[in-house]
Amino acid sequence: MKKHHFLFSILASSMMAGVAGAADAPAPAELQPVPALTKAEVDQAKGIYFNRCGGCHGTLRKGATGKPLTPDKTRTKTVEKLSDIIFNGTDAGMPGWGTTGVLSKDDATLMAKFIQNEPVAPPEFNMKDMQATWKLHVPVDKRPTKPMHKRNIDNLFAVILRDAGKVAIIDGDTKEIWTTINSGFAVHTLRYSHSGRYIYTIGRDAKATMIDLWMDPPQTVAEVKTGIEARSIDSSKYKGPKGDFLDKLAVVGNYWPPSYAILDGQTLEPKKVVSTRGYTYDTGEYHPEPRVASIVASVNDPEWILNVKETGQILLVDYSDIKNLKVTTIEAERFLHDGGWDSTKRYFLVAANMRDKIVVIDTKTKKLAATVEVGSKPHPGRGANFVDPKFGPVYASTHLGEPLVALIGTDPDKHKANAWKVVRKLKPAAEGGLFLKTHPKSNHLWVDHTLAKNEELYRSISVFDIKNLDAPPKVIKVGDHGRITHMEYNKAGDEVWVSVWDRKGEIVIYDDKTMTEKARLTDPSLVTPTGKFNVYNTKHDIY
Ligand code: DHE
Repeated sequence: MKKHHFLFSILASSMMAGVAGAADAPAPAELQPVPALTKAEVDQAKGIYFNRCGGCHGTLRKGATGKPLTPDKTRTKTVEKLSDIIFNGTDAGMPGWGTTGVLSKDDATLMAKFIQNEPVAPPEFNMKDMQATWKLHVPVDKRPTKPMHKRNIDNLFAVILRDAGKVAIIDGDTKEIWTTINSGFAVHTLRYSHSGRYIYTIGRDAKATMIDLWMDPPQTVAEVKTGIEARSIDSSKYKGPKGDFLDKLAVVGNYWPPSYAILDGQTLEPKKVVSTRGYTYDTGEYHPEPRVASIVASVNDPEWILNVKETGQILLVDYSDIKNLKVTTIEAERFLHDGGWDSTKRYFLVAANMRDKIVVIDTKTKKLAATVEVGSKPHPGRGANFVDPKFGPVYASTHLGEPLVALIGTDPDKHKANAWKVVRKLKPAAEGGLFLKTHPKSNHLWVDHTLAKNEELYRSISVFDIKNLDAPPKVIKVGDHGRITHMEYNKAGDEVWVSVWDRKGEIVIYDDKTMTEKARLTDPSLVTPTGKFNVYNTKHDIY
């Protein structure tokens, strides 16, 4: 089998969309027979599905960001037809997994047969299983009592090295790669404890790790597996009349089993696991796999905001008393994915990507504030907040399905008429946008087009002048290999770090003001760099 490429997991949606789209056509009189697979073939197909397809289609293949792939749909096509679609893609936007070098012809045929078989649910993962994986490498009393180095912790960057399953710690002042540390498989994202001392990472395999930035060099002090598949993690960030929870707890959002796990913030010891299985918010249908997508932590209440994708509910989980857990369940929209705070940290905005909407909740009233129609497949990452000279404070989201950055008014007090409306549409150079970023000290908005069809464009970024939003963006070619993804500012807000995403990864650092290249990090350890997280900006939700 050909070695699997690092990219395109997100494209799995459109990959299989073609398959299910074909299945929407009138069904032939008889379903195709179920192809036989050996155990070795099933194991191989499961691996490909887990790594590339499950994120969009769901473990049970009921569909979410991608269409359903249950045998009643897939068996309306022959194996040849399905594997042809998987290998070559379709005009409907599905990439050719063979033509992009991810899958071989044999892999495509195997996956075609696999999706004609009934999906098999992976095992459950209970508290006992979590406890068995929990490792406290360095107990709290054996850790340093002050930083053991002179580095400026606030301006460190933790960089995800996706296919290496590692995190690099880069000194933002000196640009030196200080160390790289093992994390979970295909580590997806990371967050910091409120103090900024600890990094919490989460792998696709639901392995959470905790790294102590006071050590020299930083080391993993604890790890635990909270399930079989996961994408999100955050810490507790509240201190006030309801208690001091700074650095006390962490939470992981699991994809499988669909649940969230509350962990001790100093040791990652699992404290509690809560299932998210239940009924869809709109039709009240039971869903066996409502996965936890993005998570943010409030500073105004001892609360995490968890987004349950398939049932379309947003959970406000009050962690002040986890023995008597209080959860506010807000009816929002199906297929909740990624999102972030507005600049005041009162409102949380999240994309319901397959509904072309962004949902806004008010964490003060604990209610849905609005549902905003945006464009085709919004994908804000954590979004970007700035002041539009004409419309006031806005939250921006890019889009996967079209070249669009939608600006949503976020100030119901002083700009009431604009609140929760798309006040302006910007046109980046291409579709396929995954992330965008600005900084309170910057006049620029940087937008990637990682999944654009055109090679020149997926290797470029669009930069808008936020003082002159009527002008077209400056388009900057970042590299001549890989795809360009994810931007992050340094603490001062005068540099932007961009990833060149492939096995020979690079990080390109731009002077924000002049938009000119300042440094290019090309170390061989930079394997598939994706997200980059500056300590100060991430712990304070500056984006
Ligand atoms: Fe992500 C954020 C899920 C594909 C890189 N990704 C997120 C979040 C979720 C998610 C739920 C929000 C976390 C949060 O804020 O709490 N991502 C998924 C998927 O289900 C999907 C579509 C398919 C999959 O199988 O994983 C997917 N994501 C991708 C990719 O293909 C990317 C580009 C590379 C990879 O790791 O596979 C990718 N996702 C990222 C990054 C973030 C992220 C870098 C954090 C961005 C940030 O600035 O916060």
